[in-house]
Amino acid sequence: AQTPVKVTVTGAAGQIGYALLFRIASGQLLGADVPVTLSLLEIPQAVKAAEGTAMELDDCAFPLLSGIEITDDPNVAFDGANVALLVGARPRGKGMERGDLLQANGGIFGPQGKAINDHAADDIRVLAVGNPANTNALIAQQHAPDVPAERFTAMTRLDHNRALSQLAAKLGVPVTEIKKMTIWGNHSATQYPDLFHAEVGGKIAAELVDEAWLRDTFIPTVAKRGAAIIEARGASSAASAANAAIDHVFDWVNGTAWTSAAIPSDGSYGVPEGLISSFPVTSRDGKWEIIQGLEIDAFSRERIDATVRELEEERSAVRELGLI
Ligand code: NAX
Repeated sequence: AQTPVKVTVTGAAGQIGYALLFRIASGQLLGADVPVTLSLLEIPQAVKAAEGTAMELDDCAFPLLSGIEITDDPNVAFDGANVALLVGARPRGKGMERGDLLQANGGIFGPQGKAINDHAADDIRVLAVGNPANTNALIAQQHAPDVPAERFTAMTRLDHNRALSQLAAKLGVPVTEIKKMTIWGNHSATQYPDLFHAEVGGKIAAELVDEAWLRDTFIPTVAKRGAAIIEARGASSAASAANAAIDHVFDWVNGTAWTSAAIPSDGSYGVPEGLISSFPVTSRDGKWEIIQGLEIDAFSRERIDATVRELEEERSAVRELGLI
């Protein structure tokens, strides 16, 4: 029998964790023929809740789930891990300054990066979901000098999927008709969902909608969708975030045509090298590749530059705080 793939999920007792674990155990993360072992990392106060979730996982009798471990020690959680989903993070509390937020998350993602460096399997792949996702991924990466830098990624797939859905609704087409959607930059309100390369039935999407809708409705609706969900549900996106994490890892491992992922920049499109920024990507042989050679017009340039500037500011801030 095949050796199970070890998948570590941090923040396992949280709401994204609850939406994610059952899908991983059922085979949706890696494939319907790939056995998995789950490793749940939580803070001590939430270990009991994670144990409750593990009881429910047991009760599903998933054929592919070969084991579950639960711990509050990152060194144990990441030991031999092949996939790490970094979901647990410190949310911004009332009156919390950005520096405090970055500091708190540095205290989580730095040690987790080091534990990954010291204990994970050679083929470890890391996806940061917890916010600020791009910068948290960078912090973890900088604490893992022995792991190839490109194994650290952050999630913009939810933004990508939101963009597909908004455009499909506007044009009255199935999402499957839309190709080449791209989210650029940071997973934040500055992100840039790009319709100038997206295609619908072979036509450029930006030419099928009017500019005012693109600028004043589409872009802000996608960028602020997270806040709209909180407003409506009274809680942040959970099942859709879990779904996007599944999409990201499945495609990374199994390959895909054009999608969006935040990966370390190689300097493409004027994004400073090393920033973990969202790009149009494909995946081949287990590696993300940035799609090259796209023409970027002035409208897109301005928006890509703005979101990348925010990522640079976050990187400078965590440098100044000594977190990387
Ligand atoms: P919850 O607050 O429900 O769960 C977070 C869990 O993380 C808690 O159980 C907590 O105990 C745990 N945790 C905290 N510190 C930890 C540590 N050091 N080690 C292990 N576990 C730790 O949040 P949830 O709704 O699940 O969201 C999790 C994160 O995802 C948040 O940072 C959130 O902002 C982020 N999101 C990112 C999205 C994206 O597209 N990249 C979208 C959805 C979501 O907003």
